[in-house]
Amino acid sequence: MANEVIQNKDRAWDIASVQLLDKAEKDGISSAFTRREGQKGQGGFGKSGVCCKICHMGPCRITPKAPRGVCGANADTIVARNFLREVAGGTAAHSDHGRHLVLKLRSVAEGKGGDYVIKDEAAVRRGARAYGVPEEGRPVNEVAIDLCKIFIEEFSSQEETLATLKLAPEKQQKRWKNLGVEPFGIDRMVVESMHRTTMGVDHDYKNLLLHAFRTALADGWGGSRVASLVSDILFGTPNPVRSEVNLGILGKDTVNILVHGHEPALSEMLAVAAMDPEIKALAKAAGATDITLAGICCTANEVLMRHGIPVAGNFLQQELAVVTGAVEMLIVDVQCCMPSLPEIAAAYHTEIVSTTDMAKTVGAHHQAFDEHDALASAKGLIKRAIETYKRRDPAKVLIPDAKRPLVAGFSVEAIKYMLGGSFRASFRPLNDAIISGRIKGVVGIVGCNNPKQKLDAYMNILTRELIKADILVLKTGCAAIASAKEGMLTPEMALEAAGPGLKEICEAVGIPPVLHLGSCVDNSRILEAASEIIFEGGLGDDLAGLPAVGVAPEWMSEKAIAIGCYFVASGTDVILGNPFYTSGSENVSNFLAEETKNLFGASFYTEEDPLKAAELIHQLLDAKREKLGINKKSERKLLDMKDRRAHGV
Ligand code: SF4
Ligand code: MSK
Repeated sequence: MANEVIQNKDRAWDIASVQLLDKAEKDGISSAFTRREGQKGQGGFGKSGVCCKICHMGPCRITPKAPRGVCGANADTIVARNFLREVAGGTAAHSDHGRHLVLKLRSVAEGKGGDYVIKDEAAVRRGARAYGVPEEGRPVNEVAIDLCKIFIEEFSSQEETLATLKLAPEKQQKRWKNLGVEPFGIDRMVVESMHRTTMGVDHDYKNLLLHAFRTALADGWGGSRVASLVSDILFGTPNPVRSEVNLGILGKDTVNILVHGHEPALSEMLAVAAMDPEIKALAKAAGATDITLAGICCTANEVLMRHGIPVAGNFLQQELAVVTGAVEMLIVDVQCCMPSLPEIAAAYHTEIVSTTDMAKTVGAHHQAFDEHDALASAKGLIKRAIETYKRRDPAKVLIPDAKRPLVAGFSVEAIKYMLGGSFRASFRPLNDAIISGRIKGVVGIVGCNNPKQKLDAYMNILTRELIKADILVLKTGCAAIASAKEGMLTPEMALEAAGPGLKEICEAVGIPPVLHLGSCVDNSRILEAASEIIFEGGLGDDLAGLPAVGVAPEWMSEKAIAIGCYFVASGTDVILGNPFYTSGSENVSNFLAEETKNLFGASFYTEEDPLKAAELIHQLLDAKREKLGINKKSERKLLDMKDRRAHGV
């Protein structure tokens, strides 16, 4: 309806966001939620993926009257090219993040890392064993340097396939080899994607799409996997840790500093600097009681997983955090940081600080982070925030009374330990629970928020449905933060909502039914966990045979497309809560939804209704269980109208 007025309660699931949307309205602030209204009804062609501006004979768009672009490209070629460029963008983002970490590790291992050290020697040695680097009796720095050589080649290798692929089950490796989608170096894959999609090169949609999966594999079994491992080495492998979430974590009388983006290097140092007695004294001298350091998006997830630093919110809450009027400084690094932030901050006292030369924002204060003098840089930023605190206007402050406790920190190592104990850490109890049917399967719920959908609604409804039906849920990124805000990352609340089988297992081994595995690059941990299940035995030798599904309910980023592609290429079905921009080509859509089943044993589904998605997940898991010969008839009630009303859908 053209004049339909959208209520803020229909825009967001959590009360803190609704309150701040109301405040934004009063303060005359536009946000992604309201700007979205201005963009509605536009981009029909963009959505179908049939627009091309790859060369300047165009731009071209395909219509029934004009079925070919100026060069003769048809809808299949244009849609597939656009899709591949998106995958390349997502892969580049994750992998460049991984590259920065590898270079940092190398400088640390060479003794040139300034304030950074190798925090987790066990992770170095674990990594060395996985990649075949001799480690016994060797100094940790020497081993780390050798590992870095391999990691750097993961980016630069020209004709060698990625070493990280060898961490996958053999079946996957063979499948990738047979299909010719084993990636060479990540940089080559991304460059080749750009080359193939430029004017007059690759016009075969199948060939283009296969390269999309190949490029995505370079992300999941390359850049992202390496990023997670190197983060563990430098900053520590996550272990279960308690913390808090949502905008209510901001202090009324504290200097509030938020870190936002994806790269953990600066925020790790800020965590150290915020504890410094000299810095705390300065905050007190400015009239504050303390310093509150918290995070948004995946930088939040990184420091949450390792330090228990609270999470202020997920992607669509970045602007709302500023609208509280209680944030002194919002420090952005790379990815998912909105260019609108400085404009909103101008209405309050908040300072937006960009910290990396490759990611500047007009209106932000740019202070390039000196990695060689990291602690001093971090202290400098906090001192600046303390000065800003003096300018806070109490009349403009609204800190919602909304925060929840949470438990995060579930690396694969931590899960293994919890399942089996330190002497026999293993996935055996989980495999047995899946085989016996106490746990029906495992679902990874990942990805962003998107103002096209009510913030967090899909993620929260689906999560509840799944754990109620004895399905273990693994979460990362902004999806994990959604569950945290709902209270579902505390064992107490989640166990209450879990089905009897899942509850029994979780109580017996001491894990919650919803596990927070980390940031977006940590989706590679989900593949790692799935591989561990295969290696443990009893559930076949093929990731494609596992009763496991991935869901990206509210995704918006190119990175999510790359993640979806590497999940599918690894044999895991993926359900999208909103569709790809590929509907303009039946052939491309069919390839992604159907042909991938023959190639990889998995495919993409789109389901905009979370309850229908839950039904689809049951069907997919049942089919996998049937094939494995472990499906037992269990009574499953289909949702009736009463159930749907209870969910407010
Ligand atoms: Fe048009 Fe072809 Fe150029 Fe694309 S590459 S803009 S379809 S002429
Ligand atoms: S931060 S990519 S909005 S999950 Fe990783 Fe959230 Fe999506 Fe960014």
